[in-house]
Amino acid sequence: MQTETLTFDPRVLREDFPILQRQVHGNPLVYLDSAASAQRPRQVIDREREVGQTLHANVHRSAHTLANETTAAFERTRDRVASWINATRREEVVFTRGTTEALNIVARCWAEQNVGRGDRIVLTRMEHHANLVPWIRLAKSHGIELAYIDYDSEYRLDFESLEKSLTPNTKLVAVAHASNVLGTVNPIREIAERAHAIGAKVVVDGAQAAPHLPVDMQDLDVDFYAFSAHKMCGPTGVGVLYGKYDLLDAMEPWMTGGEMIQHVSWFDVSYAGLPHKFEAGTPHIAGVIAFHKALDYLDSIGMEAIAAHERELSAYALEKLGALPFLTLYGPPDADNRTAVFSFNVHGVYPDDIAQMLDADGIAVRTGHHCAQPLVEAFGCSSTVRASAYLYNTTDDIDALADSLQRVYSLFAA
Ligand code: C6P
Repeated sequence: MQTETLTFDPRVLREDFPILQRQVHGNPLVYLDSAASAQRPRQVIDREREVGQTLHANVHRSAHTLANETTAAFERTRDRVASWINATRREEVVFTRGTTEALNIVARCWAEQNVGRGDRIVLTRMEHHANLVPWIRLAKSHGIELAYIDYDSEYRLDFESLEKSLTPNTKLVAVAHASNVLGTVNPIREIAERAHAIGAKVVVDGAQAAPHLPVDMQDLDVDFYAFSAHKMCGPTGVGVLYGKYDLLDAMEPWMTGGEMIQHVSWFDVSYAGLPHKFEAGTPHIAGVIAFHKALDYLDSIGMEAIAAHERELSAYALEKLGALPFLTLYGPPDADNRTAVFSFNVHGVYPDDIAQMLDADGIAVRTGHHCAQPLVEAFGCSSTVRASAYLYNTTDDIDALADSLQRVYSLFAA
């Protein structure tokens, strides 16, 4: 691994990822499914094992040495996350099971109390179900109006549509920082400025952005931001809800039970302060502690360098895949403000058949509606193939994908 350079060699870095050395069906693994879950470097895998072997105890409870050391390591991850996203205070970082849980906390604990009948919630047409279903459910149960910001012919947010959607009754704008289907990166700071100008709050689904771009809460000035560790070289079952301190502080808790209380009597309860009010029960301790290593790993390469690498890879992939005449690509046609996610269909071939044949060549991609069903149905289909790259992918992987697609198509055309 190289440190603190603006560029890095993904071929060297791949050696940190044991799984990338394995074969699938006799072929070297070409992993192009990082938008679903990214692979983990040895440093993260080892740390999780080390926690199990030397540190395991519950957190914030007992006072013996193991418990104290585990709690300290757990809380060090909170400090690491807070500085990584440039939060104002460490208490603004709540550990969750993932982005889905984090967004549901905002819907249940902030929006249910602050958005009501006749109010409007503004979404985009490129939301993942995690930032769609909670709002649809809330809208149906509370008489709230939903409005959608359209995308333009290049799959980027249409600012005219955004301006039109922001009516005086808008209380919340819920938007993905990056689309898991299109790769589009949305201009969050500008959206937050416009939303705040009419007094609306902003919640951002950062699941597909935090792994790929520098994210800075004070710069973006959003009210809530959610992301998952497993998409950024960390363990599964760990996520983060960032919220501005005063908003989180005023919110009702999410789950109730152990560790989120200040005092309980037979008939009453007072809640703990932030962030523990939102962390009932025993968390994924080893996962949170190992997440620290994932952030160290990403930082050692540099988020700017990762973004630059993915930009280069995107430019290469867009040219290479764009040259295949039997392919329809869904997503921005250029590499700027875009992540390395490529959704497409091959004319006349079912996505699942394509994925199966790519898998036979050792190439891992995802098919389906990608938990963004209305968006994929708007393309006029029910499913696409999606290849998604990350810091360890190279142009060789894109070449392997393009070659394999060419073979698949020739076979079906014949
Ligand atoms: N998208 C994909 O293959 P969780 O499962 O809670 O860690 O993340 C949910 C989520 C929320 N928002 C976006 C934009 C996402 O992409 C995801 C997860 C995976 O696209 C699995 S469906």
